Amino acid sequence: MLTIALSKGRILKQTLPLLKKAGLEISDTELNSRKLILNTNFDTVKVIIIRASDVPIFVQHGAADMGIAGKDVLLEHGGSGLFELLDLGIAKCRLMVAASDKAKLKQNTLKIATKYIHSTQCYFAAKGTQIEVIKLYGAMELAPKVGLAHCIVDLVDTGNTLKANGLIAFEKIEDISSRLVVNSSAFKTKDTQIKAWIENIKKSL
Ligand code: PRT
Ligand code: MG
Repeated sequence: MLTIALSKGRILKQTLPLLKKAGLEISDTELNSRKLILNTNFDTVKVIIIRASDVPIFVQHGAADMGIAGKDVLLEHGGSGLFELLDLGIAKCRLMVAASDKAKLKQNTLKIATKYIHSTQCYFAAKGTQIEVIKLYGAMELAPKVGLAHCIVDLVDTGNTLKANGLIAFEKIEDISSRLVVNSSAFKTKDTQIKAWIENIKKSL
């Protein structure tokens, strides 16, 4: 049996067509059911649909053999216990530093609102910039407006969200897309099955 963990939300919308092209289908009845473990058109493959940030945790601990998650989430997780094997090229965006104007980024201690603590710390440590990170779970764009932070680190796609909130993206930390990850033990014990699916998915990209 192979269990695949999928990120719900925007990644899922782009994942399902990709898996379908690779030959793996989940019926609407399954998708619309309240079940947490879903059947697929293969008796040997089950799917779980969970929060994006939980995907690497399920895969790391072997609760899922494979998973699909954003690079942003994988960077925060750190990658222990799993291999990142494929860039699926879906749910693309950029992890950026944004502020109302460039001068705001010149502080002795730069206050940054973000949910991407690890990526933020790595990026500014490499630049030698002293920072204070304020962990938020959403609505990062609000923080500079209300004086909670000098700038934010967040995902940017079209840039419309930043624009609507009077913010400009000044620095790119990372290009983001969704990746296929595999539990490191499963990669050995279920290698035939896993490699076959990786090949199918690769061909459908
Ligand atoms: O919402 P919830 O907290 O439950 O979970 P989630 O936010 O993790 O899920 P979801 O469905 O929002 O998907 C998040 C994943 O999608 C991320 O981990 C990325 O890998 C990927 N992704 C791709 C994005 C974006 N593009 C994106 N634009 N995730 C979020 N955004 C947000 C961004 O945070 C900002 O608020 O969209 C807004 C910016 O978009 P533009 O187009 O206005 O620039
Ligand atoms: Mg979201």
